[in-house]
Amino acid sequence: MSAEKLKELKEGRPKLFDFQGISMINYFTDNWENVQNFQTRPDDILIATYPKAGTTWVSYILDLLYFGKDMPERQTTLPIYERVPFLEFAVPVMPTGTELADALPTSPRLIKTHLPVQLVPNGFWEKNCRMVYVARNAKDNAVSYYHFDRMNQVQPEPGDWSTYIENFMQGKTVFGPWYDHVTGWWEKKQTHSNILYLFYEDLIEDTSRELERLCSFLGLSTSLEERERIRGGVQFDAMKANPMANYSTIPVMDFKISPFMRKGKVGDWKNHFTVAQNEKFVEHYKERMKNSTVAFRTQT
Ligand code: PPS
Repeated sequence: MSAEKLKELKEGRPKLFDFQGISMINYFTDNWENVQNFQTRPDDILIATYPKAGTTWVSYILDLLYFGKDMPERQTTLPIYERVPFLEFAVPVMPTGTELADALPTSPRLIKTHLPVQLVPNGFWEKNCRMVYVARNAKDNAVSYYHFDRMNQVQPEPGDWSTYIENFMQGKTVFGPWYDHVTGWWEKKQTHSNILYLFYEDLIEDTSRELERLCSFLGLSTSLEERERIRGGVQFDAMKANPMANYSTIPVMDFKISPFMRKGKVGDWKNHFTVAQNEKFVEHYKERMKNSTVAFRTQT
């Protein structure tokens, strides 16, 4: 990317606008026609999340499960965002998500999206593609997203934490309300056996168990030894130190403000929420989530 273009991007933070009922920015809607008409294949695997729920973690796990043994050069040469293209991504001067996905030489193709379930392109449903959804408890998700918006020049300016948490509760964050995202995918999963719904907190608690669940869902007979090798490679410290997994090669993120691999913990919200913010959040949460059976572990 040219220095001039980078400067332009850094100076002009994008603004939120309503897109089909969801708060969005132009970087995820500018390529919409190609996103909606994306030519899927039956073996495509879609990794779907609300931003900051563990997308990179699960993307890396799936990439290692499928290609870790047979394509070792991939591990040292290709950053995760090229191995697992971000479908709706359309930031000037970089290739769009659909271009990267169309050019993927692998089979299956692993594709990332943050779209709420109702905006997922038809092709993925028509071809009955498998989808792995990852959800993270709202409080930690909000904290992680706040720090991401601070450091990522192609995200809207988050303001201070107290402003941000209000906006999060109102769904005024990119990809809309966390509440509708996690419950929308949860409802869809009830009638679609090709959706696996994972929780970030479960991955933290027992990565080996979740790896087994993934293998069983994907029909992979990966040996215990290989799974253990993968588990080691995808631990937080290993991914944080790995330039192919830690986003250090992306120019629009300022790691001096906050690194992409920030803390990787459950319960960091306690270092951010005041008592009053927590009380208000919990009340609002109960109301917003009262019609859903999805249950999160937040460390209260
Ligand atoms: S994005 O931008 O939406 O793709 O971000 P995403 O990858 O979904 O989320 C980033 C957060 O996930 C944490 N992370 C991990 N936690 C534990 N173990 C591993 N291996 C791991 N990899 C990524 C990452 O640190 C971000 O969370 P926070 O809380 O900000 O640290």
